[in-house]
Amino acid sequence: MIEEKDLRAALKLYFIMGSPNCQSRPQQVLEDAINGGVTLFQFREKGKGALKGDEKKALGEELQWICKNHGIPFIVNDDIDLALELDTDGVHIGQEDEPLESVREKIGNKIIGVSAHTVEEARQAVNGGADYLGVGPIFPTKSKEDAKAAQGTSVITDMRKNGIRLPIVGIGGIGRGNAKSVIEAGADGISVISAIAGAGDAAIAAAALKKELT
Ligand code: 3NM
Repeated sequence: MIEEKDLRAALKLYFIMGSPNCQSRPQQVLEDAINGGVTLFQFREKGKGALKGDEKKALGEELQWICKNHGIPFIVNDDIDLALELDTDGVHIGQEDEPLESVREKIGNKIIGVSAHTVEEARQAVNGGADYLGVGPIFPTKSKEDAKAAQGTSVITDMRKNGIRLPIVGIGGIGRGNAKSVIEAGADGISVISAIAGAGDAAIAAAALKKELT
């Protein structure tokens, strides 16, 4: 189990990717991103060309190993069975995935992150025992096919004003130039796919984002 203050710190620069997001080997992209300053990683093997079954598991294992070597948490998107098989640090679930309560039952005290788009969804996640919220899309994104309309940073401000104290990461279209505004709105961190996985050099991209957040 991770302490809330350690989780808040780990959420600062939260990198998400799977093989469809990478132009070079995901293992190398992750190594570079961590060397650039990423503080937590989510394995999200989704979209066109995504690996399945044993191939997905094998890549997950390799990426988990890289995270372990560098001492950063490894979280898997949606796939509770894989999270249990690999004994990951946690899972991230969306509103359409398995209900939070049943995920908690299966996964024990591992980290559970929940995507929340409104104050009401945030409240439900808090009541259901989520450890952190992923809130978005803050800005327009090309990385999620079924993403909702961009909400701007005010969705985070609103949640804070309405008493949501759980750690929050903003997501969706975040990159250089707008990262700081997400923190200023009340988030503990930013989560990004393309700003790092889609950059020519993941280490340089991560370091630049980190600098902007400090
Ligand atoms: N979830 P990028 S937006 C995975 O709004 C994901 O819940 C979102 O990718 C949500 O940093 C998103 O490239 C994609 O915009 C984020």
